[in-house]
Amino acid sequence: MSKINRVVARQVYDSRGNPTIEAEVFSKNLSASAICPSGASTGTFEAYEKRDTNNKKYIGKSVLKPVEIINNLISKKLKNQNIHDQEKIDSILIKLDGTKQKTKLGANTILSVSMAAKKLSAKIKKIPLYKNFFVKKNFKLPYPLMNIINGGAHADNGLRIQEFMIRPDKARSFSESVRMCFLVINELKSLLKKNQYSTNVGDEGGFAPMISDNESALKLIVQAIKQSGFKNGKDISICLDVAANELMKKEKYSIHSNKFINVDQTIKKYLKLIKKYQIKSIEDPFSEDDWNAWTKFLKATNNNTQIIGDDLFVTNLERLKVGFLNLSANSILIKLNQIGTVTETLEVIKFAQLIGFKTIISHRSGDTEDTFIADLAVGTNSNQIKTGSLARSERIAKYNQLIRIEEDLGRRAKMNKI
Ligand code: 2PG
Ligand code: MG
Repeated sequence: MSKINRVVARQVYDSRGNPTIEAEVFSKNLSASAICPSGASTGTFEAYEKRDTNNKKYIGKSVLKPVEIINNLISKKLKNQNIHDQEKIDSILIKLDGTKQKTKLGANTILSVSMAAKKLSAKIKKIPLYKNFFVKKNFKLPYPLMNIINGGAHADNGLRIQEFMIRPDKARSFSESVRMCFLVINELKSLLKKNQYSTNVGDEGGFAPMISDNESALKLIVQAIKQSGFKNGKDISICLDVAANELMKKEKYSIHSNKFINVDQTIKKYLKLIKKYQIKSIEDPFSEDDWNAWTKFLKATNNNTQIIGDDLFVTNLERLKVGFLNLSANSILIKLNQIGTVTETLEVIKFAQLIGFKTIISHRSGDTEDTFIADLAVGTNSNQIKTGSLARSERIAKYNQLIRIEEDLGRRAKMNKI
């Protein structure tokens, strides 16, 4: 048995330049570290992100208190625990916190330790991280949901929908899937330039041109797909994250224009968009509390579109069960820091797969060089991964890690079902 000696934490920075936690777990002379990401369009029901709100030196954004909690309290509590018993490690952390949304210690505090422990366990076993989850053979690579235009809370361009993505459905390998996206991104860049739009990028690496209506963005994407030699809706499909929490007021939504309209009218407009632009996947089409709207929408799409719950489910088993019973969605976005431990994340993934939901592993808009989620996607047989564009190293790091995993699997490497 390899025992944990100590845990050390430090304050580092994420891709938006905000402080975040890096935890390093030690066993004998080996160690592994992990860094916690941070969201911008967060769901109300996510686990709590702890920051030193009163520390003026860092305008309230530092994480020095969480670092101290790890260095003192957590390090002591985890001393001598078996590094390979992730469930026990996580249960100690959960108990130590004792609150429903991890408000005492912070989900960021707990998660950085939980992920570092998982990594160290793999390192000691001398296996790659992706082989240290519940899938033990027939590993599959996820399809990328690659972000190509940023809007909403991730850019300053006034675009209502937060993420316009492409999914290379016809790719036969992961490297091929990245190549297909690479071609479309390059075409889109030329098109934006030709139309005198900026080619600067947003938080997740997608372009953030000053386009304010959704359909103009969609038209440019369709054209870029075509000009790259692909068929929209066949070779490559368009996928959206609406992040509708940000676009609701008094049960009305301003998704399709800045006018607020009711749920039925919003659904009608969605159906038109789906048909016109061959949209295959929509994340958070309605807000996190509007269960009825979700159910109506899933029914209206005849369950033919991938409907993903992100802020709706917040990687939380209880909320996923409610969504399953209400027929609210058919897929779930998985973000480790929405729930706060590796063990709880794996539980949600397993349950989602059991009830036939697609699992899509996701980055956060504030992310880091940590590539844990790339391994998690393969090690849990997740269908897709959403981790930004081919720009900004914190996004590309995940794609590069998946390319390495594919190489490691060699001829056994297969793409997952979409
Ligand atoms: C989302 C995520 C990631 P954020 O809404 O799906 O793309 O954004 O991390 O800001 O919540
Ligand atoms: Mg989302």
